[in-house]
Amino acid sequence: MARSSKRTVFAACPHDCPDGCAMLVDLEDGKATGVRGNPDHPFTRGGLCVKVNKYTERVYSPERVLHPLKRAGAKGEGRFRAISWEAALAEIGERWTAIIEAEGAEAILPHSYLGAMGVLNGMNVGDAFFNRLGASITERTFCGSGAFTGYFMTVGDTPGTDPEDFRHAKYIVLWAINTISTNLHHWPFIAEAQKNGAKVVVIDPVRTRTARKADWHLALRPGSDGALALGLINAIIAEDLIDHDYVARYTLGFEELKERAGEYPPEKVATITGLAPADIRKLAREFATTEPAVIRSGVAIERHAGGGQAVRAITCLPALVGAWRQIGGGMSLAPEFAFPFNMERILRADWIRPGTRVINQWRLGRALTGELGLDPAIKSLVVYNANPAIVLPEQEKVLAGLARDDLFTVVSEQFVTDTARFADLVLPATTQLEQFELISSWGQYYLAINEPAIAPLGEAVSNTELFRRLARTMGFNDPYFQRSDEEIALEALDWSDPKLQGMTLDSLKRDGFAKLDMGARAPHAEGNFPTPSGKCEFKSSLAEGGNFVFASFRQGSEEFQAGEPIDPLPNWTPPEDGEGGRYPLNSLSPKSHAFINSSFANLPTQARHAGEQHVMINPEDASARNIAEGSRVRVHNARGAFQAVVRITRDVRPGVVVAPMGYWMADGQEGRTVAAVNSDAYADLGRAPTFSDSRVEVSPLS
Ligand SMILES: Nc1nc2c(c(=O)[nH]1)N[C@H]1C(S)=C(S)[C@@H](COP(=O)(O)OP(=O)(O)OC[C@H]3O[C@@H](n4cnc5c(=O)[nH]c(N)nc54)[C@H](O)[C@@H]3O)O[C@H]1N2
Ligand SMILES: Nc1nc2c(c(=O)[nH]1)N[C@H]1C(S)=C(S)[C@@H](COP(=O)(O)OP(=O)(O)OC[C@H]3O[C@@H](n4cnc5c(=O)[nH]c(N)nc54)[C@H](O)[C@@H]3O)O[C@H]1N2
Ligand SMILES: [Mo]
Repeated sequence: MARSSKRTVFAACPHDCPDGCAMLVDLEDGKATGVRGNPDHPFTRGGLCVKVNKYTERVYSPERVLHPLKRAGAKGEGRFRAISWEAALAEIGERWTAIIEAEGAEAILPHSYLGAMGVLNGMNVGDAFFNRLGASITERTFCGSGAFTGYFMTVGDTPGTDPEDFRHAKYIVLWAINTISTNLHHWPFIAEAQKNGAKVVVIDPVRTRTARKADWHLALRPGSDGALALGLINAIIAEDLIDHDYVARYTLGFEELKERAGEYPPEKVATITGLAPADIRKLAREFATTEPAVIRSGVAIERHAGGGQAVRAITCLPALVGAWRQIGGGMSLAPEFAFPFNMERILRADWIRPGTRVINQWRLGRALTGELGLDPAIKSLVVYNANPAIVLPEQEKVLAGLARDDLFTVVSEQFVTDTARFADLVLPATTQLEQFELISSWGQYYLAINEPAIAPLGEAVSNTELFRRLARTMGFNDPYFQRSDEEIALEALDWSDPKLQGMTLDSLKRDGFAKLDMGARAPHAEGNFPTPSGKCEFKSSLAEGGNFVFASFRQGSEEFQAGEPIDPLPNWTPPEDGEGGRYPLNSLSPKSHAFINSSFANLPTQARHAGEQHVMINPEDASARNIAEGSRVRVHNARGAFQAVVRITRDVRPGVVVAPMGYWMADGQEGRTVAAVNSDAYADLGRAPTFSDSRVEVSPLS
């Protein structure tokens, strides 16, 4: 009898979450028996989450796609038969060559997001290949682009306050972020501060898990944050609570900001936000006079018509009161700016043919149905790391587009998702335990390594290997497409950057992870903002260039858009009501506690935890509609409808309904999800989405 061999391997969570956890995989006889949080990692601290605790259930799920599949039924039906990789690649090669000859390569459109968020296999893994091919350029601005643009215009690409230093703060504002569900591993640092006397304030229309733990929850109207932030600026200036020295030395445009904020006295802001004037003044006073004071914001604010400028207004606050002076003071919104990526090597924008068209993913439905009038029309769609059927707005249009018989759709996946059901070919993708990876983070400053723990199951391949195979199929002999995973890792980051001092692939293999060397812990105690002026720009000098989109969000270069002028001062735009008042309720579709976007919604443990798709509604709105607790309702507007089970609760304000996102269509009645009621209108900055502006009606199902 062979002795069983046990082993532990360093891994890192691949999912689209700010935590970027370091994991340990336990192996026995070549099989992974479980994953754990690495106890030595100061951010993960040995614990994972309800999504990833049982990651091996995902890896070994009987539902995994393990071989290339070819469609054997109608699109959407989900009937497939297994074929060989050789046959699948041959078909792709033939179809694409024919499309390129007949219509040009722009008739091919890639579509990827963050199903995997590793440095190697993440969002940008296919960009160089599609640039070389000459495909249409895909632009991905539905997560972060608006918030980052607003933040970037104000303080530059600074990672800001180290999330770990929140433990030193005395006043913490969690502004539109549900930390306990979406950034769980940040919570212990906040809880430690709270235990040491810090006040934790949550600004969120919904009484979330995080709001319940706060010392003060301000339940404002959705989309009113810009007005609130300008009201705070107004009150801080009116009560002369600004840090005059900091403002004079390290900020730009104070007089203009003062004038703009003058339009937002607390009484007016109270009518916009639904908060009491006294509470607005109190928040202003406490934030300005408690040291260190810090704000954590995420991407949720950007999802309203005026979201980007709201982030701008919020980002002005720490500089106004000199909060950046202290360790643990300031703001954290974009910790990923810490990581020195080699974007030129990753994107290969030099391969883009001048004039290649750009298609925003948020408009995929219209792009596929022909509503955008694209010439040539899209004839092939290639999806990897993404589930557009569930996460994109205008779901009816997305599905109609995916159902087109003349569209050659290739989907690389771990599971037959609602998107994959429409594929002509489904290609099997590995999970994290089957591949080599480096994990950076958008919530802390550690780089973690993920060594392959087990061999790929079936014929699954990593995304890097997928693109090596596609390059070979299309006859691209460039050495770029022949690099091994470790060679890609060495080129994807700038290892000579001082922040990566002493870090090598070998040291990561030895230790599992390492923290970036960030230098000063109060990085903006003396200004030093990476903006054109070197100051915190209340009045933005970048605004002159017009609205823009970051390079990593675009499958190519960063581009300033002429003809889209933006207000150089923070402002407030009311939430969009594209329905002309016909639909009275504002529907929010936040993240589910147990899923990562639509990932995990198909797995039994997480599906049980989340329960059925539900919608939260205030008792006032429920009784006005004769809706009973636990009953089934239809949430609808002119765009579409989905069904949900009602939860009547004062956790949501009157006028607001909340239906968490991520459920699969197969699980929903009428076969639609929250995406059916969302519009594809852009917000003010960075072409961010506006899905939190959705207006709906909720009706009992007879
Ligand atoms: N469990 C879990 N974790 C996740 C994810 C997941 O799907 N599940 N997804 C990951 C991804 S991709 C992302 S981008 C992050 C997102 O992380 P978060 O931004 O924290 O996620 P959300 O739950 O969408 O939104 C946060 C909160 O914003 C509130 N909100 C909505 N509109 C407004 C508004 O107008 N003003 C204010 N002040 N608050 C508002 C919502 O009620 C919600 O509680 O989470 C990541 N982590
Ligand atoms: N209504 C509403 N819509 C939203 C949001 C919202 O809050 N509300 N949030 C928006 C935001 S912030 C985001 S980030 C997007 C998320 O949008 P997506 O990134 O498209 O998110 P997922 O639904 O998780 O889809 C990722 C898919 O990638 C697959 N995958 C995982 N790992 C791999 C891999 O290694 N290789 C390959 N080929 N595939 C892999 C997973 O199985 C999964 O099906 O949704 C956006 N849409
Ligand atoms: Mo996201």
